Amino acid sequence: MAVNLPPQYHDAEARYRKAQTLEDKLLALKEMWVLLPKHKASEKVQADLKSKISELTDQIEQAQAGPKKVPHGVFKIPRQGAGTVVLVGPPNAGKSQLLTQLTKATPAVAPYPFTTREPIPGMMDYEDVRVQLIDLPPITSDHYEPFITDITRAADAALLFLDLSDDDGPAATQAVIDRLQRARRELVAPGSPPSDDPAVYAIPTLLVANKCDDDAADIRLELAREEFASRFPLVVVSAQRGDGLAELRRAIFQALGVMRIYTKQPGRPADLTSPFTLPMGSTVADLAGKIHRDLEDRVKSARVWGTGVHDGQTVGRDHVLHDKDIVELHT
Ligand SMILES: Nc1nc2c(ncn2[C@@H]2O[C@H](COP(=O)(O)OP(=O)(O)O)[C@@H](O)[C@H]2O)c(=O)[nH]1
Ligand SMILES: [Mg+2]
Repeated sequence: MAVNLPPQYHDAEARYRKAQTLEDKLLALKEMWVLLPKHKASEKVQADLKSKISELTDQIEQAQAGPKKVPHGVFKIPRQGAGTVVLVGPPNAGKSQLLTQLTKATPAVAPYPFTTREPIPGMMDYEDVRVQLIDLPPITSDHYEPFITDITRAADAALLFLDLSDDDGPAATQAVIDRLQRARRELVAPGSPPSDDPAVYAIPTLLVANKCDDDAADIRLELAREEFASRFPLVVVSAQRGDGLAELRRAIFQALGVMRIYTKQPGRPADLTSPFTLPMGSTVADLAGKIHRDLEDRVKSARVWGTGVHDGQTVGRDHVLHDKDIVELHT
């Protein structure tokens, strides 16, 4: 699908390319954002512009904050698996404990706050895919490691923790939401419409109510539901005892908004071991592009086994695929 861009857009783009300062670049990008027609066909351009605007806004802010204690990119963690999920929450809520339950990572778990100082990645298995989880230092209204702003940009989803063993749990969790908001990271329910402000990075979020094994957890859970259930899907777990973890794994995968696609060669059985993962709504052409850049232009049709088709039906390159479809590409 073609995007019809007004001539002023190209002028703004030329200014962006020539801009010498971050501020001028940002100004031009924001003009491009205003001028860009917002519809289905321009979704990729919209997403690209949005991430550039958000990134530049961060860079400018960090430059203004003066020399950094932690050099940029020190904690950059390469993306792996079907998606990246960050663990955010107040101190002592059980983030590190959960990471040890869901992955093979071994962060320190301790009964005192601020045990976790740096991001710690681990891989979680879910059926036939793996999801990258990143444990982070705690966030409070007056404690915030600046690198969290960088690392949350790479996140496809977040787990927001609530401590059911603490009467102040809801307030501590709200403080996390507020502090991230100040860093232009907005925690939203998965599937929410994108935010209008391109400088804000919205992160699909599940609320993880942890320590449901606590004696007074039930009553605190009721209060937590009142406060948060309209804003986020809520998953109740005990990271220590293991309650609710199977459901949490499923919810995490679903929050990523991706589907699994298996490919096959003509006349051969499908490879059902390692699916490609693509955003929901992706087409045959998108799958081809994920396999190889050239293939995206060359693919003409596909045979599909799965949802909404009869077995082996031939479909066009714009056909929208579904989770667990098996696809044979034809050029
Ligand atoms: N009762 C109970 N304690 C937990 C649970 N999960 C973690 N804890 C305890 O809470 C404390 C803080 O856990 P930790 O994972 O270090 O919290 P973090 O600061 O959020 O990473 C430790 O003493 C854990 O043993 C749970 O599900 N139930
Ligand atoms: Mg920790």
